[in-house]
Amino acid sequence: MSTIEESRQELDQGERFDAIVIGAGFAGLYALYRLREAGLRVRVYEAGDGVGGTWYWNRYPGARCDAESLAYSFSFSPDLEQEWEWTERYATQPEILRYIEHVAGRFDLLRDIRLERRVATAHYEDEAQLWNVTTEQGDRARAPLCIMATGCLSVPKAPDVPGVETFTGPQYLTGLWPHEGVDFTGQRVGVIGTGSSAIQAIPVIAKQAAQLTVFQRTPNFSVPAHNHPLEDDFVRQFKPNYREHRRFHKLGLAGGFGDTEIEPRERTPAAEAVMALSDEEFTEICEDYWATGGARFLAAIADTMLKDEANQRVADFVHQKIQAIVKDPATAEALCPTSHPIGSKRICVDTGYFETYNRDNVRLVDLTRTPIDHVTADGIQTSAEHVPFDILVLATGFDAMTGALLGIDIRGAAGERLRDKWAAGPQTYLGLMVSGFPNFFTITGPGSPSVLSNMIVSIEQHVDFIMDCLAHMKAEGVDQVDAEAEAEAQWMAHVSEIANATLMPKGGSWYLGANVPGKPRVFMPYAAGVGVYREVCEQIVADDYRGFVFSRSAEAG
Ligand code: N01
Repeated sequence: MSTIEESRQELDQGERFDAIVIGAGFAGLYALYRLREAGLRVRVYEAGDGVGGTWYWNRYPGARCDAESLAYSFSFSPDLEQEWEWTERYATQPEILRYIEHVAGRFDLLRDIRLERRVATAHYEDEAQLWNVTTEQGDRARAPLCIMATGCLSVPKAPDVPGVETFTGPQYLTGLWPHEGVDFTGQRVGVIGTGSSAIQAIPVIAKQAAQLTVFQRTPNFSVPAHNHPLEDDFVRQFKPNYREHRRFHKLGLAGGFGDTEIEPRERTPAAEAVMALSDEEFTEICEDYWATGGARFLAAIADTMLKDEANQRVADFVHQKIQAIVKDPATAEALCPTSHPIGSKRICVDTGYFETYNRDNVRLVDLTRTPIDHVTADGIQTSAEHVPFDILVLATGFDAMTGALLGIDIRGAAGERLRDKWAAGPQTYLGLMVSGFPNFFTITGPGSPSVLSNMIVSIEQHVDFIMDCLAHMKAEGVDQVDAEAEAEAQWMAHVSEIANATLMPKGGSWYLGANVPGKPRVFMPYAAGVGVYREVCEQIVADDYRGFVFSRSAEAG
């Protein structure tokens, strides 16, 4: 065959890279940075027309991170963390997106990213031992290494409300919010859902809209954010200690999603077992955490997620807070979550959420009493009434953790489909690899701490693990890595055992896939914490990459 013919065939098969990364959010950007630093030629595909992933799509009013800005940021560059100035305790979506864009520019990442490319297939070619990736837009690329940086909450759940397609006014999904924003001035608005997204959006929409009706199926626990502008003095004193803070975040020693007090400290205070506390002590600790604000409230009492009694006591405390804030007793009662343990659905962090129900233009419809019958052309028909409105907001959640992976036709060795392999729920080794899918890594995949952690801490740990693994392979003269099926099965059994030792699986949450009809019920995140998980990973590496199997491709010789 002529050389021209050979190169044409090669072009048809796709341009050759050393690694293909799918997704350009925090995970994809850091993976690209590290892979390029290691001298690899990388192609990144991203569906959006900009970088940012979750923070590119979730532009709904009030969107901000519930991990504190000083902790929810990259740690890999000490210069970056010293240079960047966060303006608020909890950063807004636009500020986080600006940060991500700044990182992409500062480290010259954009030149390897192809935007507006939605990956359709990723197939492993047994003979060539390469991943062959195609996009819906017609791109083709091949590489020995394929890294999924597709995010845990990146695929909005299809709205499963009867008649939603018959609504004639504008309707918006919080997870796919229009870039130009939505003006609610003078409008009657209906919001379905009361998860984190809705709890952030509702207070902001209420201030603009003429009338807001919230349709609530399950009330949620929410803790005040007590957000505020970051003071210069505080930041100036915090920044010299940044390295120590990061070390604690990585070890999981700091409470919540990362402590950001001026001086880092090894443990959050209190955190005592509930049985050891008198009523006064219990209340004092909870009040202290409530006044501090944020998701770390769940760390106030050590056995909150372990014992029903402790959990109930903490839940009662929050109920009292809701009842004290919301003036109408019937609305307050409807807003008190009683059907799941606190923390078993992701705790929400809000700014004036419960207070919003004291406004004259806001009304709560409790769907447990009067369920939605169907959406009409101009509102919602419940079992009791027709509620008219002009704009419908669907804050109905995500096909979490597996949605983005299974949305792509992924096939491993011998053409095995990921969708078939995961038909009864995700199977991974450490949330990092899938047995039978060589040289294929998932960043913060199911089976890793992922959504139960500060995502950036977990992303950096996974990417660093992959890079160490690649360096190990180079040193050993091998170029293929896979997970052993037995190691994978044992890991998933362990993930489930850890979850079952807590109250987490009792929530019927998206952690379990319970929010998506027909999705297998498997508790997906690893609930032992980032510190324990990191130690497990380090021990596995020390045991010569126990559970991983390495080989040499024909190309490597
Ligand atoms: O989604 P959710 P989300 N009829 O699944 C309701 C992260 N996040 O986008 O509980 C009526 O929590 C559903 O009701 P129910 C964070 O990890 C982070 O709010 O199924 N209602 C529920 O109330 C979070 O946990 C941040 O009974 C229906 C709501 O819709 C995750 O994203 C901000 C319904 C969905 O809540 C997901 O949060 C935002 C139906 N047919 C999000 N279908 C921060 O960092 C669904 N619902 C701050």
